[in-house]
Amino acid sequence: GGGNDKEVTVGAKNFTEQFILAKMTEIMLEENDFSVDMADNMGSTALRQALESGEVGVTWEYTGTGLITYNDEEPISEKDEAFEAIQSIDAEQDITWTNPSNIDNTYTLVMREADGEEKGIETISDLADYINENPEEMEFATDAEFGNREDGLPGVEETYGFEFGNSQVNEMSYGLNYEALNNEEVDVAMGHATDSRIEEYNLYNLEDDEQFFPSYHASVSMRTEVYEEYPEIEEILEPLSQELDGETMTGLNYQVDIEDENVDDVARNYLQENGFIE
Ligand code: PBE
Repeated sequence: GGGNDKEVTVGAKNFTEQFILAKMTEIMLEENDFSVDMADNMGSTALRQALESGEVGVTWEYTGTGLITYNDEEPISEKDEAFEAIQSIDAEQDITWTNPSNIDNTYTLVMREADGEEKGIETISDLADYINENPEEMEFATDAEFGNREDGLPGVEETYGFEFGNSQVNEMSYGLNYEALNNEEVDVAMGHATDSRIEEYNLYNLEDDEQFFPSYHASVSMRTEVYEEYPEIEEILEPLSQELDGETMTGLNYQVDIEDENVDDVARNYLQENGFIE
C-alpha cells in the first residue's frame, strides 16, 4: 500500500461465487501492491460490456458463457478445448483468458428429491415426457438470465422437446429460485451446479442426458491492455486457480449462503488457510 500506481478494477456478477472470487482477487492483488477498485453486482452481459469498455479490467468468467453468450459459438464440453477456443476467439477482441480453474459452474435443472422420486423423473428427458403428458402442471423458477440465454431455458426446451407454458415460468432474482422450490411454490428450478443450496435443501440435479449444457470453468478474463501492463496478475492468481475446484467452491458458497458469513471473511480465511496470504 501507499503511493503505488498499479491500479486495476475487478468486476463481478451478482451471485455469491462471483463475490468470493472477486474478493480473493482483490486481496491477492493488494498483497502485491496493487490498488484495487471493485465493480460488482452485474448481470453477465453488463459485466462483459464493462470489460469491453475498459470500466473493468479483471473478471472471473466461465468458458461456456464466453463461447455461447458473448460470441455466439457452439458449446464445447471438454475443459481445455473450451478454454483454448474462447482464449483464441476473445484474443481478437482484446480480451485475454488465463488461469482456468476446476470450478465447473454449469447450469442445471433441479427438483425436490421426494417429488422427483414420486414422479419418476431422473433425467431432463423424463421431465420433458412428464410435461408433455401433463401440460401446464409444472411451475418453473428461473432468473431472467437463464430464462433468456441461448444456453438456458430456450435451448433446453428446444433440445429436449418440451415447453413450460408462459404462466408456468416464474421469473425471480437468482437465489430465490431455490427458496421457491424448497417452499413448494414451484416444481422445477434452474440452478448453478456449485450452489450449496441444492444439497442443503435436498434438491437434486436432473441428469442432462442429451448433454445440452457444456462446461463452464471459471477462469480469469481480463483486458489485454491490463494483461500486457501487468503480466504478473496471471502469476499471482495461478496458485489460487490451481487450488480451486467445484467442491471447494461449493463449500465456500455454503459459508456465505447458508452459514451467513460475510464474503470478506470467507475469502480471507480461505487464502490464509491455504497459505496464499499471511
Ligand atoms: N453460469 C452458471 C452462469 C451463472 C452460473 C456460469 C453458466 C454465468 O455466470 O454465466
